[in-house]
Amino acid sequence: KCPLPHEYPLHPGNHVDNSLDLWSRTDVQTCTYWGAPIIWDGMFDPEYYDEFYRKQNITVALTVFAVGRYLDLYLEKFLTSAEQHFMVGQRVVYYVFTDSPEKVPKIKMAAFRTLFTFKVEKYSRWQDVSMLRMKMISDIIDSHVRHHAQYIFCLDVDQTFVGRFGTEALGDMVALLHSFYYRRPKFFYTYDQNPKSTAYIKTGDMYYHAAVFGGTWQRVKNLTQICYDAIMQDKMNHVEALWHDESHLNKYFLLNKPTKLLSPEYCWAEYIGYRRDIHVHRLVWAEKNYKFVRQ
Ligand code: 2GW
Ligand code: MN
Repeated sequence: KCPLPHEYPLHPGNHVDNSLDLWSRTDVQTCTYWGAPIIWDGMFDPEYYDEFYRKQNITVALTVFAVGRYLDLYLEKFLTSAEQHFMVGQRVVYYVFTDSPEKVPKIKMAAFRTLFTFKVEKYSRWQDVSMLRMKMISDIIDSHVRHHAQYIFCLDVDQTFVGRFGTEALGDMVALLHSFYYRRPKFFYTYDQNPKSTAYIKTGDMYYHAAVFGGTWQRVKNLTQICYDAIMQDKMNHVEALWHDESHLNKYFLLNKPTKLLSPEYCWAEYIGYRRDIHVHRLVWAEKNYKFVRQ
């Protein structure tokens, strides 16, 4: 039971004019079966969203991990591009987690945007670096985020903002459609296949990408805590989910439906090439030499 376009709380059709057709997309899925909107270019009025959230005087937290080589390779580009495109005009607090805080680049930031650095260990297994993000995010929400921000986004560092990533992406519980799988049959989804893992999924809804998730701090606190508990339970049983934290995230979103989905515009892999339904790129995967970074 999907809402009609004009029933979305912030649908531009509600205030701009009555020509709802202007604000819908007929070539893509814009709503899930549980009623969550899927945000595509052309469905929203950016100015209306920005003004709505400016009036609420919100702060958005953004967490990013840059451990080992990922700091030198990606952090500067990630941060400078975020300054240009991520929640421009809103209050933003960056949380950078790294093993070498002294190397975090000094970025010139706009007013009402601040950055905090936190030191983390460099785990020898990259899978652990990736999975332990859930624990660190959960902890930082308790100790810091909840006192300063209403919303939080948690992103991979190996990506660059190239277009608006704005307030239209805010929601209670926000998930991202993985650019590889959004048009594919469920058969291809790379869920965890091992019934011994807590991340095991037989059939899911969508395949979500762990490079971007967010929501209110309350919802993201719950998500990260439950995913971390599941990861630890797997460790005790000597199993590891196929795609690590991403498998656990997919399990969580199957059981706890996200309230808003972001189209793959919000994290596009450019080497997929041209797709008629992708009108803009907002965040794109950075190039990665797996052999080099994963040693
Ligand atoms: C990761 C893999 C191999 C070697 C190193 C690392 C690594 C990751 C690292 O040395 N330092 C570091 O800070 N990271 C952080 O973990 C960084 O923020 C990075 O973006 C994130 C996830 O690792 P990444 O980006 O190499 O993994 P992807 O792009 O293949 O991502 C998907 O799958 C992952 C699980 O395997 C995660 O779920 C990730 O969120 C997904 O996008
Ligand atoms: Mn990544």
